[in-house]
Amino acid sequence: MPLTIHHLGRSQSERIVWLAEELGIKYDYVFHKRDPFFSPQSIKDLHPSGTAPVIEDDSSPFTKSKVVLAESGAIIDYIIAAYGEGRLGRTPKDGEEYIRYLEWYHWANASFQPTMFRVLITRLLSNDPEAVHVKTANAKYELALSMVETRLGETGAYLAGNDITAADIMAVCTLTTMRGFSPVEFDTEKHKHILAYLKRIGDRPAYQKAMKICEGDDFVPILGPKPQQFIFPY
Ligand SMILES: N[C@@H](CCC(=O)N[C@@H](CS)C(=O)NCC(=O)O)C(=O)O
Repeated sequence: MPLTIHHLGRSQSERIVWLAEELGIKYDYVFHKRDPFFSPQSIKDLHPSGTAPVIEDDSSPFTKSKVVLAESGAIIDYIIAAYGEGRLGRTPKDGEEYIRYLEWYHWANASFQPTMFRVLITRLLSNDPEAVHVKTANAKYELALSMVETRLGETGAYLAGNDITAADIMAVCTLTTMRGFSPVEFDTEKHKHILAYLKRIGDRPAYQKAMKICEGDDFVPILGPKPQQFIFPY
């Protein structure tokens, strides 16, 4: 198989397996276990970033050289262009939906995920919920969540519009698996559109298959209001 997807356990790289399953493309899959929290040497050997996701492609349609690519957005764009015939992406011909797609796709990884990570770090650094850095991080995260909630209330479906796109594939792990590291509860009233969205995502066969591939049969994706916190090492 020319395309290989490397997944680090319980990480953002689930996006790439999910993308491949939504597109119905063939790929080889390699699982890497965290050591105990960060990447193992096997991920560091693949790419200088030492982060997941990483893909390898021996038969790229774009170059004769072997492709080794890190960074979710770069990988998603590459796979959609190389093997997805543009599906799950949006282009200028999609008009307004293209604009919304651009914003949510990039916001998800450039702003939303780091905002969630900031909550995790500030909680690790301080047990005091009144500490200014904890309160600021929580407020920024609440604001981000309220943006997602409002948007999903507008579309009643997915982030860019009526259909799933790569913007959802980018955003969902911050609302799901990442809550296992930083147990943010969703309010059934305040976050009702997000919870309905997560149910919609969880019902997708490609998502279910991807999560089984990434985390095994026993793993229960975090789709409800109360997340279980992950216990290390796993
Ligand atoms: N912005 C990067 C973030 C990559 C990243 O930090 N991945 C985490 C997994 S959630 C990782 O590899 N952590 C292990 C480590 O940093 O050693 C992307 O989207 O690819």
